[in-house]
Amino acid sequence: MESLSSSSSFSTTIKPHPLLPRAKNVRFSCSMKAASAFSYQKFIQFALDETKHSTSDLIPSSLQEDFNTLKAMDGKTELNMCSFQAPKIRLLRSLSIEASDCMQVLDFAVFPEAEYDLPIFCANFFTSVNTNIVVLDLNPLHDAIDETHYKEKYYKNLIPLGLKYAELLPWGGKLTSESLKFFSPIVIWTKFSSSQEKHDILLSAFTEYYKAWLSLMDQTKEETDVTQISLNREAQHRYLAWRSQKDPGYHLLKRLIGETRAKDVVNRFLFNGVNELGNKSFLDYFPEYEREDGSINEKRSIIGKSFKNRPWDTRGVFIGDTFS
Ligand code: BLA
Repeated sequence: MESLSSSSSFSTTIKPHPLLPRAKNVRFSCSMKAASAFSYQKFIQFALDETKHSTSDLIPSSLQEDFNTLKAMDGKTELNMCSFQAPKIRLLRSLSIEASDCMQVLDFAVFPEAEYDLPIFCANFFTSVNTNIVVLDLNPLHDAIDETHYKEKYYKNLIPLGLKYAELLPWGGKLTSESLKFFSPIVIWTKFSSSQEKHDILLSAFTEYYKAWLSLMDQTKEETDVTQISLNREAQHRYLAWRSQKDPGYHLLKRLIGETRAKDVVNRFLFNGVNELGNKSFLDYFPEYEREDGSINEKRSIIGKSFKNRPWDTRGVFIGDTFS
């Protein structure tokens, strides 16, 4: 099995991971030099090396066989996927896209096993010639707005980290209101035009957030209460149901690889678990999206876009308007 044999060379920190494209794949034909020399590969490499240091048992996921590289329908753009698992990690997976027109995408996430109520690590970066759209967060598994216990447990000590990067990478403006409940008080939601300085800050934010997540993983204790484990599982399933149905990247994926393959990548790779972790449907979790004929409303938001400014204060207290 290719994925397993390649895991042996994964221990080196200098060599690029064999599952990742090499530097020669970075194209220099874009008009913006800063953006062209920039690549998300070092983000992935950092995360894999760092995870390997934190957990000795990181192994390739069985998904690796089906999801590794995909050529887009334009014959040029490549989609690169890699996935791993570890004792506390149900799935660590990454999708990166480098297109000839300067467009680059990183969708990197780590989902814990249901025995842990750890946040979900989430890095979603979209780069085009004109702009970068960034979400970087330790997405809360449980409510981190009203449930103070969960918020204190995972975010209290991270507020200074969030403040540092909220200043360097300012709030990106109005967004789908429903998304807010999936974000934590330290979420980085930002937009910027490419520059070396901004990309350096983003890499630094990514490394610090990832180290913070790994340290939480390190400290977390296994839950043994079956009720709590099912609550964790359902919360993760609800998150997966949201993202697999409403991910802003879906339309781009559909354009690149066609509807059938895009759905497969979304449901079996990116948000793997949506068909396995629970039986509830998207509409069971989010009934407000139900149309009269019983189908799911295609709109991303029912409430509309809101939160022009960062809706948390410097102590991490939610100060946004209500969700209606
Ligand atoms: C835009 N991506 C966005 C926006 C958000 C996110 C909030 C702004 C638009 C909006 O308000 O909906 C990201 N939303 C998230 C995340 C969560 C959420 C991470 O609810 C988690 C709970 N983005 C990707 C990938 C691609 C991508 C893989 O992650 C492409 C393959 C593209 N994101 C992308 C594009 C936009 C975007 C093109 C701008 C276009 C648009 O707003 O529809």
